[in-house]
Amino acid sequence: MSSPITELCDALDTVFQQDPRGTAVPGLLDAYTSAHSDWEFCRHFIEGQYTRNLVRHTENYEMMVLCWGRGQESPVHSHMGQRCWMSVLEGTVEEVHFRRQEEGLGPLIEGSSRNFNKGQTAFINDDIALHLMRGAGGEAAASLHVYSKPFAACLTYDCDTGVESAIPLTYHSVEGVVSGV
Ligand code: 2CO
Ligand code: FE2
Repeated sequence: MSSPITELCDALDTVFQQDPRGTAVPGLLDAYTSAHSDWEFCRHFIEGQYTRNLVRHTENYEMMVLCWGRGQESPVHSHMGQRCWMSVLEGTVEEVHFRRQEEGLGPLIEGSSRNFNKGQTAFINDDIALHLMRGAGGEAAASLHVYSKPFAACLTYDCDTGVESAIPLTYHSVEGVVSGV
């Protein structure tokens, strides 16, 4: 039986086949996150780190639910040249932009911070900024992310030194099934 989240993925399949830039993605995400709750099979909060819960992975995009426990945040990171949309499912998510020093290493320069509420969609790519995300005010939150194309590793940045590291990106669950690691 079809469900809203499956219909969303089917719509994204079509969008990315027809338009690699994904112009229609924000509208689809807003419509889904403001109205539906059948993503809860991906709602996994654990101690110690935010979780990445895969809904669908194709050659063109991956869509996942990220669960931000209290006080949890991503490192400052880039997006491997890919496009990223984020729409809030639960709570409020804060995004903080950063940029590197013009020349060489040094502390990252903090830019704007913005809060997104349920049903609101953000977009980022490497031309816009580096960023971190977390539940606003240290509260728990959940958000739906689409990356096109998919990437399995990203670059993180130390805030004090600007030193870059590559980290693997893993899934806590795939289609609702928690992986055994
Ligand atoms: N990009 C981070 C990740 O894939 C989450 S922040 O939103 O782009 O884990
Ligand atoms: Fe990100």
